[in-house]
Amino acid sequence: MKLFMKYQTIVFFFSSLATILIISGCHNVSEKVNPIDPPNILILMSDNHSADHLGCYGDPSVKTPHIDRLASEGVLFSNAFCAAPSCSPARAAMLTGQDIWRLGTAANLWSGFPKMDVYPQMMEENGYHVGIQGKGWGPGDAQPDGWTDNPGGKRYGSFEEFYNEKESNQPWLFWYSSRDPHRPFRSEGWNKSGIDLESIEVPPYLPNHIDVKKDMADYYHEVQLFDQDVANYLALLDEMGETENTMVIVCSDNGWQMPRGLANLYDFGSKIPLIVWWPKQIEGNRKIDDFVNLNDLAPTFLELANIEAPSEMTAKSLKGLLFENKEGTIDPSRNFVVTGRERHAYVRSNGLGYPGRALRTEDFLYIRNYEPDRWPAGDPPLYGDVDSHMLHYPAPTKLHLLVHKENPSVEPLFELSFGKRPFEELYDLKKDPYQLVNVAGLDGYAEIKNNLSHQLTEYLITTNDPREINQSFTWDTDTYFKEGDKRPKPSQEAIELLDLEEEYDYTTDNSNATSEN
Ligand SMILES: [Ca+2]
Repeated sequence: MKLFMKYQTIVFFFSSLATILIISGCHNVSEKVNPIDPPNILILMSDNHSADHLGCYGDPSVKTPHIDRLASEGVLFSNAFCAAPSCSPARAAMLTGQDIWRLGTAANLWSGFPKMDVYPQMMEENGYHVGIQGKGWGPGDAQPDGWTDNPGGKRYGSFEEFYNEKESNQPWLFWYSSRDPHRPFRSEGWNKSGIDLESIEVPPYLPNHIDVKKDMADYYHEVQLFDQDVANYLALLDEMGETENTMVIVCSDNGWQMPRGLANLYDFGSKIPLIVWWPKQIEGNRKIDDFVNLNDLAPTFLELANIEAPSEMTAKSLKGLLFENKEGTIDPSRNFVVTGRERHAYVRSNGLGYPGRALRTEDFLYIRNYEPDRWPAGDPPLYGDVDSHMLHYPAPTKLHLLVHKENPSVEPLFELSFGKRPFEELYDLKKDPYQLVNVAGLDGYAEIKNNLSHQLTEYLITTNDPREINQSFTWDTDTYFKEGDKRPKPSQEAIELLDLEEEYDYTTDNSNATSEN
């Protein structure tokens, strides 16, 4: 351990020396001249939190003054996405700077994480003090693949504990991942939130009902608790005298845990808030509309730390966007993102996933569902990918949709969230920002659809997606480490309201569910 620390110190000394040489004009050391010392990096991440739900992103109900201040003093990305609408793959993509189909079992929830380059380890090897608090990468089990720590870094109980282990003048990288606003929400959060239920704007893919507004206010309450966490971390940075040389990132891992959100390739599953704040170095009060991805953070951090990114890292550094004093659309090549999903929770017989890929441009969302015969939200009657851990804990919005699905005003919304979907979906975002009307089959969109389909395929082939280059993959059969999920037990409330069984079994073909529609 001591030897390793010494090695780190030596490496850091030489990398610092390299920086000094670069600054003094020795240009042949590296092409990537970096005018600043390796900065500290603090990531403050919420969990299952959609882009729209912050004051600075225009939400009229939630109160997030601390994050709003960072946005006004920093850079707000208006088109930031995660690589997959699911915790583990989104986080694995962030750590590796790669799309999920390049990550083997790490494309799934609750599976493994094959050994590959991740920026925290690379930065640690180059002298950084690295740690996480909270989830980090997960849920899943990386140990069978040879990881001794979480792939995000060693876990600490607090930022102070982490900070006290750092050597003086050692740069650091710390990733705090909050549990908020992940379900289950704290009870009566809507009541504690101080939010006027009447002010809440329910998106049109959910029923405009008081049950939903209370559920949303419970969620907002947890977003507000995260906002307080952000304030507490900023106070700690000040106290430690680290504000000047620390880049702060505020983001989420994926979209909110509502029907059509988490585990869906719609914006509500994959569009996330992303704010970068570093007043000493980065010009603030800027909104950037370029399309960016959480996995772009990996090459960004490596570039700032003067570490060469591995060639497998397909994401693109945000450094140019951050350090040029421009706003709006800056890099015209950043006019799309590609997202994907494999298996989220264990919610279909035999543990099958619901594979898909999506191309999102400013004007369109094109989705390819590889297995349209499967249930997108999980087998009925639990539809377990959505919202409530197979109806095990309270989920008022989902329950409302299920209980009232025969109601003519609810039925179309029920179908949108739980019904089967065709091989291709296309949404015209100028007319339909909430992605309600699939126009993929309309003649007037044939050319656009073909162009987007071609663009998506080209991207997937270029990035070696096994689904598009005729290679084998194991995502439907990879180990799912949480055994209890395979035999879900709905809550008593759900059993009574929906006339459910006490327990379901997804480990065989004999799902109780497949005959229902
Ligand atoms: Ca998450």
